[in-house]
Amino acid sequence: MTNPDLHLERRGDHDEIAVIRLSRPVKRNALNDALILALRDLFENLPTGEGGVRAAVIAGEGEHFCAGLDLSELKERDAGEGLHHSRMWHAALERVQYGPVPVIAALHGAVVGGGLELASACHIRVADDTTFYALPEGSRGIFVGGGGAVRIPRLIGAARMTDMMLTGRVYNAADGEKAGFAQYLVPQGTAFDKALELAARVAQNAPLTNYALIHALPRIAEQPADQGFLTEAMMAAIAQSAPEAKARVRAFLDGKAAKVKKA
Ligand code: 1HE
Repeated sequence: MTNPDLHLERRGDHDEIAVIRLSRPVKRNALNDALILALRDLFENLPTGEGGVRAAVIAGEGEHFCAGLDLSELKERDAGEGLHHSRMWHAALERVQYGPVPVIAALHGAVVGGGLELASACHIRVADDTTFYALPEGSRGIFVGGGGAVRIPRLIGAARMTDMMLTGRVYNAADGEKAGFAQYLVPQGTAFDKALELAARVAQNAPLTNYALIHALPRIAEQPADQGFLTEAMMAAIAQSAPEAKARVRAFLDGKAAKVKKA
């Protein structure tokens, strides 16, 4: 489903990076139903494989990353419709989290409500210092419905999320990074460039390693330890059996691959 509020562009030396932009700045990139469905379709249809996309960046146009659910659509829904609406968000953000490639969110301005739920479904978050995080659902008499109850506590802990929703607490960029929302904090206006730089780096990894990181790691984290160890071993065996892994290890042993450098 194409949507004028969602733009896809290919970047990188081999067009290997998908840049996805929420492009509804007059409404602060609020996510209406059409936009959330378009996001789902876009991730479902990203071209992968030879010459395809190997990493993605998602960003918002205008002053803010995303103002969350389009509240003008929060009309008279009965319980069943509300359930299906939330499940629609789940399906869309599952495609982001468990799609074909790692997704890096470039954050600035408001990352609130469903916007924070979207950011939480990404694999790396880069925030510039204008970023702020909030869950206004608490004060609007509603609840998170886009997977935030599952994903946000995994980033910042249930206690912080509870506080945000009970008290309306807003985290600024620096405190948000310390709390665990973002992995990178960068100066104003540079989140997109940093995200693109990281995506280019991520795109160079062996696809099976990236697959293991986005599909196996979060599942392993949910498993009891003995099952997690087994899943890890199976994923490790599959990844290392790929010709690309063998070639990369051989290149290192032959002195042809980069060493790890001190940070
Ligand atoms: C919107 C929305 C929206 C802005 N739905 N229209 N999210 C919220 O509760 C956040 C609500 N938004 C805000 O608090 C602020 O708009 C912002 C802090 C994000 C940005 O402030 P600002 O001063 O830059 O913009 P603005 O003047 O408030 O908004 C510009 C326009 O966007 C304005 O419309 P206009 O016709 O008067 O110009 C706003 O009404 C509109 N707008 N945000 C609809 N969210 C799966 S469940 C998820 C549940 C949730 O996400 S609930 C949290 C919703």
